[in-house]
Amino acid sequence: MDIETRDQLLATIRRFCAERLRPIEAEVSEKDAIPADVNREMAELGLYGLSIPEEYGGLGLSMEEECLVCFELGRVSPAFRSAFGTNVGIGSQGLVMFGTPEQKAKWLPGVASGEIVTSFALTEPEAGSDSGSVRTAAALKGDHYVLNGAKRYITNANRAHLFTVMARTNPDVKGGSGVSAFLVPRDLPGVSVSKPEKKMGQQGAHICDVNFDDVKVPVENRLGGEGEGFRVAMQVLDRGRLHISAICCGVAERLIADCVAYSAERKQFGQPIAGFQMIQAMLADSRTEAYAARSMVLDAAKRRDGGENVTMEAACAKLFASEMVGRVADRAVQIFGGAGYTADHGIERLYRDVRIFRIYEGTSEIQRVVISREMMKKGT
Ligand code: COS
Repeated sequence: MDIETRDQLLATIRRFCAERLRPIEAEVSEKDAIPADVNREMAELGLYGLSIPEEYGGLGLSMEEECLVCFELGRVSPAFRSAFGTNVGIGSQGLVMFGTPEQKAKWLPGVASGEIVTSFALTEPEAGSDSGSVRTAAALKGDHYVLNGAKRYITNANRAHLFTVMARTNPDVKGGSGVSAFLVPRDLPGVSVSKPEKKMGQQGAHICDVNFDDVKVPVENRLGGEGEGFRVAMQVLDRGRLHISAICCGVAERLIADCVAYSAERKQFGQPIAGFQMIQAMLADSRTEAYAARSMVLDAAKRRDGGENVTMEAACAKLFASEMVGRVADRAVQIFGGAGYTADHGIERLYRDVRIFRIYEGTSEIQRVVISREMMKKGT
């Protein structure tokens, strides 16, 4: 995408976020639902297809461009991003990276337009951080696999039309190499989705359990070869971690802007609280950390666009950006004081919303595992 078109896209998204999404944040949170017309408008803007190649009707953004878009999207409640986040990221990228031409032609145009909502079904009740130990089984019977098992906390499962499911095809092989990936349409008999969980934050975004009960999945729906599913999942997550890092940076920018405005206006001891050095120090720490995270994310994204393996850099960015936005949100509550603890300014809502960034798409502890393993591999 040329720079002029990219900047127009960013300006359009910035305006849409500020004028259309921000005014309804509190309502979305209260009702735990995004209005259908807003979802339609997000699809019309192309948000469902940001990362889908242009030949399939998406915008075909590079990783760097996607991160720039995420910086804008992060300025509103992360629940909005979650509505199309699986289509842009973990729900679709297995198909984009490893799908056959037939699989791509069948699904991707609908994914790009938002008609098909995708979900990524890796986590299970007994396989969270240890995702290589999934128990959901896929047994080959002639021209189809029979899928049995349960997945947990699956984002957008209640709206999904298509799941990317990681299941064990070889019960004799422990760990990731016995796992394969499958494209499983929601309407196949035996697929059921439970009611959304009640969560700490990000109301309007939903996670549900998904059950597979003797689901017959055609062989042609396998994504990649047998035993390649864990690697598919890991590469999808490498990319997803950069997307989440960029969202963290966007939320931090929103919180910092709100803190700057509030501290310039709020008076105590006869002057705006921005005049006090202890407030200034909090603002300066937030700005410094947000700048560092943004720089990391853009560097890793550019490297990925240049063809480098960024497993380690994506984990570094996810670790730092998700922890950073937690600290920025905590300082925001402190700067707003009592007003930050009430619902009036949306600060307490964002404080709760950002907590999940340190957990999903790999906890901070798992990012540290990934980073240190890569360091040992590289010897540096
Ligand atoms: N890209 C490509 N291949 C990868 C990879 C990556 N990023 N990460 C691992 N692999 C490969 C390894 O090279 C290894 O291949 P070989 O068997 O050929 O050597 C295989 O996958 C198994 O890797 P590893 O031995 O590192 O697997 P572990 O079971 O030790 O697990 C962690 C690795 C913990 C890093 C992984 O399970 C993980 O990321 N867990 C968190 C999952 C997660 O983010 N869940 C969130 C839910 S999705 S919202």
